[in-house]
Amino acid sequence: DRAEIAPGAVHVPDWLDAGAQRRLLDACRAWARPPAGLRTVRTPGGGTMTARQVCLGWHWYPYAYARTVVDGDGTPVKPFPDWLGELGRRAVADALGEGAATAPYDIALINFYGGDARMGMHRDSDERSDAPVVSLSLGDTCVFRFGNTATRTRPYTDVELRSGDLFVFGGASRLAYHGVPRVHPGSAPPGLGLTGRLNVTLRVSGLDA
Ligand code: MD3
Ligand code: FE
Repeated sequence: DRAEIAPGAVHVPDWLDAGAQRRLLDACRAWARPPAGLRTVRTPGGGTMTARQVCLGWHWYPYAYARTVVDGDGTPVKPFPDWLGELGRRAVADALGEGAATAPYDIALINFYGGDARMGMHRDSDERSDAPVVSLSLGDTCVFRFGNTATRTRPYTDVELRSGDLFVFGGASRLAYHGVPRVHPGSAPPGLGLTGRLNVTLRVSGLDA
């Protein structure tokens, strides 16, 4: 099934089967290793993000993209693999229809949420493309808060995202405020072997290779 939460924001529960979740998790574990591995993101205002992150293709740091881990070990960002681009293309086709083709995906941002991690309400506006953002969830269930384009406050809709769920944010939803107010510890599928939550977003940078 497929649920449109807001114009252009489509939730497809259980899009990745158990085998596909396992393969994506194994890949995330490899990407998390140094060099250019999992890091803590610090914001210019002196804040620290509680979700830790690793990037592929382009390195995101508040608030721009680079080819090296400018706010970490300084090494080149890991490559964005072709199979992940194909996964993004299929995700958009399944959520929005075959007519919704986009430029090739070239960025993955992978966020790891441990016990108390959250993500405050924000907009993703550092990409120079209006292509939909593809989100894939693994591990613990979270409360995902989908807001509006004008303010970081109400009105918003809370949706539970579970391991294997796909969410695509295109059209009018691409610049909406959103966040993760909580993760439910211990809610991951028992067979997956993940403590915490992983979220993989696929994006089109609109930047020159
Ligand atoms: C709506 N990630 O990486 S996924 C992010 O679960 C981010 O880690 C959250 O917000 C997470 O920027 C939420 C859902 C999501 C991702 C990207 C979006 C929703 C979005 C971009 C535009 C609009
Ligand atoms: Fe976001």
